[in-house]
Amino acid sequence: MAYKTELQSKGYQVIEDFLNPSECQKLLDGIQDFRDNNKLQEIFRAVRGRNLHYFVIRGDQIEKNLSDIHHLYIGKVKQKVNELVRDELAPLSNLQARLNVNIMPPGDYEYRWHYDRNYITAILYLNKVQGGETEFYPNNRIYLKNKYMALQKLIDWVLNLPFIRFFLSRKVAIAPQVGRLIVMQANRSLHSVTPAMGDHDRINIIMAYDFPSVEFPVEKGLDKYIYTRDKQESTDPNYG
Ligand SMILES: O=C(O)CCC(=O)C(=O)O
Ligand SMILES: [Fe+2]
Repeated sequence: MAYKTELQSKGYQVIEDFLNPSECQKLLDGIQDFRDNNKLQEIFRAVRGRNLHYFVIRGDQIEKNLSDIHHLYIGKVKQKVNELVRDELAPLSNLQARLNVNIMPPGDYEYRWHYDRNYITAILYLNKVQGGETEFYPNNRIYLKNKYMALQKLIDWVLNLPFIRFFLSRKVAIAPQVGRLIVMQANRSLHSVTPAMGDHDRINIIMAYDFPSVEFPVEKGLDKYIYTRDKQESTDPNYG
């Protein structure tokens, strides 16, 4: 790539009103309908600093039951992402992980600090809540592109020591707003979600893109960790 786009140099971009309130409401109605007919699994993994505690609708379930959201993923949002990176990124081949609806009731729910496996993640908020901010350190990682995993872990550990992070990185917090879209270099930007407050669930759509046919070594353990309640051999497979 000859030069960097704004997204690449800044690490993220925020697009307001990507969907209008009635489009968001229609998607929320579909999600409510799905919840009325299916019991969502509550995921809880205790993590130092911030836990992983949320409900999720996986991409395979979305594709079968919530086709509007799937179409957004392979259509309008993909187009926007490719416009911002000036490249031809594609949906991941992993059907569960590439597209999620995250649901966080107010109170004791939050999303752990992590990097995503894939290059670009688009986060579309469907409603406004108090709290529930996506916090991140844009482009804070020295990224080794899925090579040298042990060295990557060491670098991640050092760069994420609180005092190092404090001096080297700038933290951004984006609040949920109806129709707001964040597009982020998510495998290069440490991110997490703070607890929501108030009286309704925080609901957003997480859409993952990368160059076609990229593979992810952490995939198997990571999917078990973030989508199931199964016992885990180790802690977070991304960080061991
Ligand atoms: O819900 C959010 O704002 C971000 C969630 C996230 O980082 C993820 O699902 O990988
Ligand atoms: Fe993420």
